[in-house]
Amino acid sequence: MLVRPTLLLFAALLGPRLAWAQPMAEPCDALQAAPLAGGRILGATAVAPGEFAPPLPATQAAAAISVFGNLPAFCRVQAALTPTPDSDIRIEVWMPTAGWNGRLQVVGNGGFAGSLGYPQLAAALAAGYVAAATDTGHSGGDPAFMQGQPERVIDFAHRAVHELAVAAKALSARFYGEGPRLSYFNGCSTGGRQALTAAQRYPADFDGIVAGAPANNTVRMTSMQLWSGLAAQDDQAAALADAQRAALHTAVLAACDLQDGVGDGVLENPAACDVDPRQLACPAADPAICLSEAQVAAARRLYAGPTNPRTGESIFPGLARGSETGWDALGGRQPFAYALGMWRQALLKDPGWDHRQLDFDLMITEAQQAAERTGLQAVNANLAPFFDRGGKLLLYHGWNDPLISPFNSVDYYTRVLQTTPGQPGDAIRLFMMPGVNHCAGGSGPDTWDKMAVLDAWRSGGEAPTRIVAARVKDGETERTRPLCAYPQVATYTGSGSTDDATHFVCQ
Ligand SMILES: [Ca+2]
Repeated sequence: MLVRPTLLLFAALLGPRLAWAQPMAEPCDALQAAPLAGGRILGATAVAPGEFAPPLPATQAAAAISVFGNLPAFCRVQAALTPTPDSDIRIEVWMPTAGWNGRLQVVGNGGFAGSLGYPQLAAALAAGYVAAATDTGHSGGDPAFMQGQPERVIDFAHRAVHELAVAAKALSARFYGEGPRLSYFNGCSTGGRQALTAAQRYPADFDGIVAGAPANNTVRMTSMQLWSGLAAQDDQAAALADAQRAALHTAVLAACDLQDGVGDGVLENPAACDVDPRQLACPAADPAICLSEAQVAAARRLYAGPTNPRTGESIFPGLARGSETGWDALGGRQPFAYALGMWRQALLKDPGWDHRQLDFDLMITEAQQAAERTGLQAVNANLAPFFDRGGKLLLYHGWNDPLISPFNSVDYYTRVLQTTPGQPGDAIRLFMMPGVNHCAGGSGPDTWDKMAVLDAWRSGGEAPTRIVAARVKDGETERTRPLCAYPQVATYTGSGSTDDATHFVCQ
């Protein structure tokens, strides 16, 4: 190992805190030849400030250039991990040359993964973290990678993120002479599933975890996604037009927007709103946007979620009031591609399967067993092994999410409190985001620093109860509003601007 004696001397004199900020035990390019347990280094490059060019399509690269153009100097390590002979897990670990905050941030994936999240890596690096990402063991977002590749299904399900965490800690230790003091995971959607998988299956990998809109209940969630569109796909006359979805949304706001005291187009607590699509049934409503009987039934499906036809048991919750304008994804004329791909490639291994054959009874049970075997289900609510190590879990979910029911996050949070022994309420927090779509976007404030909240909590602070989120448009903050720890809701004090979070309390 190459060692710079003067740096080590300074490190010894100045103490461990500055040692982290003063790399490095080994120069970046020396990592090229370093051994890596369970894999091999493909490249180790010292990147000068602002010089990273992401391997993205040109339009994406242009849109993201400010993210990359302002990056500090870092050591970029690319590697391939092979926990099995069939595995080929690509990873990148970015280590800041100066100013490391002593922490690791592993960033999650979306959809079927198959690529590295360069914008997320850049954001983590810019905040002072060692940043790490993986493609989860295959290239491209087509679930056909699963055909005849059981080990790669497991890599995608849970193994790749674990192997990445292990490798990123080892590379940090080699580069800085000391591993991360704290390691975090940050993901939404598929990244939310990865987050909960880590908490449940690998409780020692991370000290803190951010899980957004988790796609963790894979079988039941995807069955709901397919079920939501069956009416419209069986009978095209049952499909709602954009204007009808907009009219239903308007009816929901008319009935429920003021329940929270503020007429702002956002429902702070959609669970308290029970508008029935029948309100818009023909011929009573405006004939230009009224709903036929078949359309009323189709709309009710989206709110209700599927039930077992034999037992009547709810299989998965439906979407919340307020989400109507996003219903084309699940309630449109094509089955939701992610759900169809999951059933065809992972659960049934039948690429030609017709989703109309889903029976919502025995098939759900059998698919859950298959998904438990590969690790695609992440529903274990006993998080004692993670919490007992001091682990913190920060959950968030947009109430207007049109892809994954926000009630799933409420259910999981509630089950963790009921299932985990001890005082789990000190180690888990759920923040519902009113008016926010899948992970971000929508009419509600969606912008807040998740990692800053998690780090302050894990580093010894109180569990968060109130987070100020911003709604940002064209780079300008147009509104701030508190997000409240579930089940509390932001409540207007009755005076002052409703665009200013200081005029709201959580209660
Ligand atoms: Ca409101």
